[in-house]
Amino acid sequence: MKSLSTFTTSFVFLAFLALPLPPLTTPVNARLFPNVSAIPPSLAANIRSAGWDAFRGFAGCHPGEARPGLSKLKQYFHYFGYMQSSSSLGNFTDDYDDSLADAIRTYQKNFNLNVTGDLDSATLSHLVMPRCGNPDIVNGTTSMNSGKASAPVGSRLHAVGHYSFFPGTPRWPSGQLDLTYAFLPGNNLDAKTRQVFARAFQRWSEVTPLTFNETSNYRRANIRIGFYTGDHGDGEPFDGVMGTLAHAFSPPNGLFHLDGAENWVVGGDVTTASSDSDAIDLESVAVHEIGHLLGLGHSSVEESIMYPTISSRTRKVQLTSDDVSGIQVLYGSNPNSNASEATTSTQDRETSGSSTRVGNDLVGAILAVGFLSAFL
Ligand SMILES: *[C@@H]1O[C@H](CO)[C@@H](O)[C@H](O)[C@H]1NC(C)=O
Ligand SMILES: *[C@@H]1O[C@H](CO)[C@@H](O)[C@H](O)[C@H]1NC(C)=O
Ligand SMILES: *[C@@H]1O[C@H](CO)[C@@H](O)[C@H](O)[C@H]1NC(C)=O
Ligand SMILES: *[C@@H]1O[C@H](CO)[C@@H](O)[C@H](O)[C@H]1NC(C)=O
Ligand SMILES: *[C@@H]1O[C@H](CO)[C@@H](O)[C@H](O)[C@H]1NC(C)=O
Ligand SMILES: CC(=O)N[C@H]1CO[C@H](CO)[C@@H](O)[C@@H]1O
Repeated sequence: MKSLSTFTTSFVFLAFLALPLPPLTTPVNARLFPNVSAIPPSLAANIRSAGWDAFRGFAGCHPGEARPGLSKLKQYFHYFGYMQSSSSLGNFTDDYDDSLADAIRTYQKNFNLNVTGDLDSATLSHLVMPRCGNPDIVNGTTSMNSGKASAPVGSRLHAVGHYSFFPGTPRWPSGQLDLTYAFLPGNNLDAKTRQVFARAFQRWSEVTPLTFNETSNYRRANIRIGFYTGDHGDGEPFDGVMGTLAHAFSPPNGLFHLDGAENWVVGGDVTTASSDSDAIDLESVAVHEIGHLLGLGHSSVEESIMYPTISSRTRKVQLTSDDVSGIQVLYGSNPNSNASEATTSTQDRETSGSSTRVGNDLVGAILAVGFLSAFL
């Protein structure tokens, strides 16, 4: 696989440079709902064209062809670490060239799809799913399936991939295992919402020596959590409803950002949401992003918390053995616990299929990354 250092250098540097910068934009009031019945039906009507749904139109497109909009798909692959850009602005052609086919093959390996290099329907359905904004491949190295020496080359892969880390394996230092977290004051989160994050942190502290305590001192907290919309000053703008949901930086940066434009569900059973509400379970996303804050990258194990995508109306909050093994490589186990209680996942994970999305704002995201890369 080719080196992808142009993109990834900018990403990795960002992770370390973002720390001393104050928030550059005004925080937003996030769209948080106590339960799925509280989501107004009027919101559902607006979201038909959200996310990356336009990519579905590439069904049947084949290598050698030129198709309007393929450049946007290339920007998507660039954003998540699958494609190198010849220019720092990430301007791509609409040609289905070898570099696109390579990116598709790498993506297919990572997501346990048949490795064809074709935009088949299984691949397209996967590409349009809402997902974490952190890239799957950082600095040209991937730790998902495609970067594993043990991964068989060829057709279908069976969960050979497992947990991964950021390049250089950053973690919180051993003298700093009692971490504090704080919420961006302008978000004014209520107690129930703060409890969701507390539960998410607890899932990781149960299996490690780490503890997490909320503090009201936002500036001094180790981990800083905020809802933002669009461009919020870190070079990784959010894209509105669906698409990217949240992102978090590697240790010891501690920044955890959520897209305030999503329909976040704080409590109740998210799986009962109507199929066009695009309800996203807050705790599920929080557990995943905390994994990044502690040093985990993405995993190809579909049941794991660190798998990059999650469908709307899905709850997935239990650490799997893959997540626990990964975090314990970094920190060891919880000295106060006898062990391996927190494992397996499937009963807490119900999927109702993904719905609709388009990549309107993806260009903006790519340009911002390109800009920072040029700037650095
Ligand atoms: C959902 O939340 C609303 C607003 O807080 C509340 O009135 C309603 O009883 C809740 N519904 C369920 C099923 O919990
Ligand atoms: C894309 O990049 C090339 C140089 O690599 C440049 O000549 C061209 O003008 C750029 N196109 C756009 C639309 O920016
Ligand atoms: C992979 O290909 C096989 C045989 O063509 C097919 O049965 C299977 O459903 C495909 N799997 C995926 C994930 O597309
Ligand atoms: C990125 O990779 C290059 C070599 O491929 C390495 O020299 C560099 O230190 C890496 N950067 C980071 C931040 O890991
Ligand atoms: C660990 O196991 C021992 C004996 O099996 C038991 O007495 C103790 O309460 C357990 N500790 C925890 C934290 O579960
Ligand atoms: C440093 C600190 O105050 N740690 C506390 C955080 O909360 C846990 C309980 O969840 C305490 O046991 C720690 O002492």
